[in-house]
Order: sequence, then C-alpha cells, then structure tokens
Amino acid sequence: MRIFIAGMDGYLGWSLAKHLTSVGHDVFGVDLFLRRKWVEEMRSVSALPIWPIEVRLEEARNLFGRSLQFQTGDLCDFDSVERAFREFQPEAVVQLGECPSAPYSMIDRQHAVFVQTNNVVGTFNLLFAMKTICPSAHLIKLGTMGEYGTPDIDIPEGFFDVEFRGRRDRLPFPRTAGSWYHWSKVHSSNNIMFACKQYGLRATDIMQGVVVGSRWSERAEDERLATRLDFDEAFGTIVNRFCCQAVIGHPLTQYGAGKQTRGFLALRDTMQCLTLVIEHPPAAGEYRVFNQFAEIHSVAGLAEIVRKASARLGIDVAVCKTENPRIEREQHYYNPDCIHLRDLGYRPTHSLEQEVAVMLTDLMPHRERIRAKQQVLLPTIRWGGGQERVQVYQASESHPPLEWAEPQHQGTLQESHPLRARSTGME
Ligand code: NAD
Ligand code: USQ
Repeated sequence: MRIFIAGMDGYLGWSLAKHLTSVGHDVFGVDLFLRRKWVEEMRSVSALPIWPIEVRLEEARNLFGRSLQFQTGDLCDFDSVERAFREFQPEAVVQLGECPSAPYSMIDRQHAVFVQTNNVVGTFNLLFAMKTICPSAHLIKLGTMGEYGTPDIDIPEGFFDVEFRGRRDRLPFPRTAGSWYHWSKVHSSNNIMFACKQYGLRATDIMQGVVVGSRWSERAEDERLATRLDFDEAFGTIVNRFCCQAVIGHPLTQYGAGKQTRGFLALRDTMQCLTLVIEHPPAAGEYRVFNQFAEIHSVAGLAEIVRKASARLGIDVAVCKTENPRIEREQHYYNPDCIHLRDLGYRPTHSLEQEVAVMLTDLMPHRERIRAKQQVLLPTIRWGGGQERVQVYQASESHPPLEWAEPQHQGTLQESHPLRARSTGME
C-alpha cells in the first residue's frame, strides 16, 4: 500500500515509517523538523541521540533494501501538501504531524495560538488535498484519549446513545479536554467528522493513550536509526521522563496527589495498532473512532513500577511529590472502552513493566547526556500562567536534596519561530 506519513521525523512517525517499510508498504514522509526545534527551545535534547534525516534514510535503505521517500515540507502550506499528494498518490494518509505537547500549548497566548493553528490547519490541508487528489484514500488521524478529559462516567469509543426529553440519538461523546493542545485535537476531530459526511472521505480518528518506550521492533538496530526520546517537562511524557530521571538517580517527579489516571501502551504495540487500522479501512463516508491503549495506571502507580524496575538494575531512586504545575483533576473516575482495535485483532505484546525494563537498559549508556540537562526535569510551566519552578513537597530522607539550576527562560515564538526553523544536524 502507498502510505503517506505526515510528521515522519517524530517519535511515532520515524518508528512507523520503519515498521511499515519492514512489512512491505511504500512510505512517503513529510516533516519540517519542528520537534527538534521545540525541544531545543525547552533547552533540552533527546535522551537517545538522533541523527540527521539524510543519515536516517540512508541507514533505513541499508537495513530494508528499499527506500523511504521523504520531503521537507510544512503541512500548513497547502501547495506543498498538494504537490506531495500528486507525486505519491497515497492510498492511506497518517496524520502524526502536529505539536503533541499539552504543557507547551499552555506557556502563553503565542504558544496556544501556534499549537492550535499548526494542528488544525495542517489537518485541514490534508483533508482538502485528499478531497482533490485521492478521495478514496483512508485518513488515519492521531487524536488523543485526552480529548475526552476525565468525566465521571465511562468513556465509549467516540459515540454514545443518549436519551433526552423522550427522544434518543447516537451522538459524539462530549469532549472535556484539559489543555489548548488537547482542544486542538477536538477541533480537528469535529472537522474530520464533517469532512467525511460532506465529501464522502473515510477516516479513523485514534484516541491514543500515552506511548511508552524506546523500541519500535523486537530487533536491536543501529543507533543511527533510533527514534527520539524526550525528558523535558513539555515533550517528555510521563513514563519516558520517569525512566530518564531514574537512570541518573533523580527522584521521580509525581505532580500533586499522583492519582491522575491515564491509558498507556508500548511504542511497539502502537505500531501493531496503527498497521491494523491502515490495513482495515472504513467504508467511504465513514468516520470511526478507536480508543487505543493497553493498560490504565495512576501517576503514583507508574512511579512505583519505574522505581521497582530501577531497583532490579541496582538503581536506588526515590519518588518526590511536587506541587502540580497543571490544572487538572488529581483524583477521578476513569473507565474508557477499548474494543474496536481488539475486534481487529490487536493483542498487547509488551506490558508496561517489560517496556520500562527495556527502556531503562537502552537509556543507561546515555546517562551523562541526560545529567547534562537535568535542570529541565523539574517543571516551570504554570498552567494558570507564568513560569516558576514547582515546590518539591516530599522527597525521601535517604536521598540527597535535589540540585537544580535557576528556572530556564523559554524562547518566544519571535525569538525562535519553530514553524519556520529547520534543524537537521545530529542532536
Ligand atoms: P512528535 O512531535 O515527535 O512528532 C510530530 C512530528 O510532526 C514532528 O517531527 C514535527 O516536526 C512534525 N510536524 C509538526 N507540525 C508540522 C508541520 N506543520 N509541518 C510538517 N511537520 C510538522 O510527536 P509524537 O509523539 O510522535 O506524536 C505524534 C502524534 O501522536 C501527535 O499528533 C500526538 O498528538 C499524538 N499522540 C502522541 C502520544 C504520545 O505519547 N507520543 C499519545 C497520544 C497521541
Ligand atoms: N505527570 C507527573 N509527573 C511528570 C509528568 C507528568 O505527575 O513528571 C502527570 C501529569 O500531571 C498528567 C499525567 O502525568 O496527569 C500525564 O502527563 P503526560 O505529560 O505524560 O501526558 P499528557 O500531557 O496528557 O500528554 C501526552 C502526550 C500527548 C498525548 C497524551 C495522551 O504528550 O501527545 O495526547 O499524552 S493522553 O494523556 O491520554 O491525553
């Protein structure tokens, strides 16, 4: 199948490009290297060194014996999306090319506007390019479980049956997202649902949980093929961040009560899910929603999993409770469905515990790289506004007090406009 990947240089995009190529699909990717710039803006680096795209592509060709096609391009530039579609004529379009960070979107007005504009406009352009050039292609859009928020009732997959004043209908389940980033995903979900109805496009909107891990496949690979793995407060997701903290002996940063609960799945199983979705398209005009996660955990539960896995490797790590920089429910009901993917054959292959053990091992050789940037481990972005490092309420007495540098000033969009900047050097 000819598969277009928007955001191919990212954490999931680069993993998916390799995975799909390895199982015989033709891949064409686009990226503007914004993620590299955003992490730079956070004064951080990927814990696993990542290589310039030219090196990545060359190594992939050596490994798979065939080329992955790639173009540098901005999804917000319709002409460049249209050109790429005309050249490649995709049968499936995977939209991973968005800014994925909730904290980044909460820095200030400029970051909020940037994230929403980038995410909503990029997806719009893909929809209109599909309508004009490949109307029977399948759009696979990465949404997020966070679109639903944390309602006090069970969460179905996209739609629910509702009775109101004696009449019944099947309607989109209410979205109560918790950041400007998460709302950008809701806006695109609505746009995609409408485009399917209006233009007969077909789409799967994936409400994905938090992805965990450093590996896309079972086999070890050349380090030049590694995907990125971040640990700063904006682009490091909780488990990946906890593992980076653990390998340098930094206390695991549990925000607030630690009872915040989310769905998680291994990077390797994300590849399995996305491949199943791509290979089983919906009918023309159908908009379907799949929830995608394997396990549900609380923040405190995750900290305990990482602490125990670290202990097995001889690393003694504490859990510290910090002030919560986010505005979120710290204790709540959480019971989402995940049925559609299992009906297609999805079976989780790696538990979170196993994935954490592998990730810790992969990160060990890069401890100095993480230690050199450890000032990014304590959060400063206040979701209510402003930037100030959080208070640490409780760290184990058997561990030394935390040492950190003064809060870092994040760049503004005028200083380092990520939408226009490009970086392909080794990072
Ligand atoms: P990522 O930042 O690593 O990947 C996104 C890629 O898209 C980056 O390489 C970035 O440079 C590129 N991009 C962004 N805007 C672009 C534009 N206008 N033009 C061209 N390229 C652009 O993020 P990720 O973790 O790989 O996430 C991929 C998608 O999955 C995102 O939409 C994210 O919201 C969603 N998601 C991720 C997770 C997770 O845990 N990683 C969980 C749920 C949902
Ligand atoms: N948290 C901590 N300590 C940390 C980091 C996070 O306690 O050091 C807490 C947060 O307060 C939050 C939870 O862990 O309650 C999850 O935070 P996260 O940064 O891992 O996840 P989130 O901001 O929700 O975003 C991530 C991805 C995003 C994706 C989303 C899926 O960055 O792209 O959409 O996970 S979901 O969470 O299901 O919405």
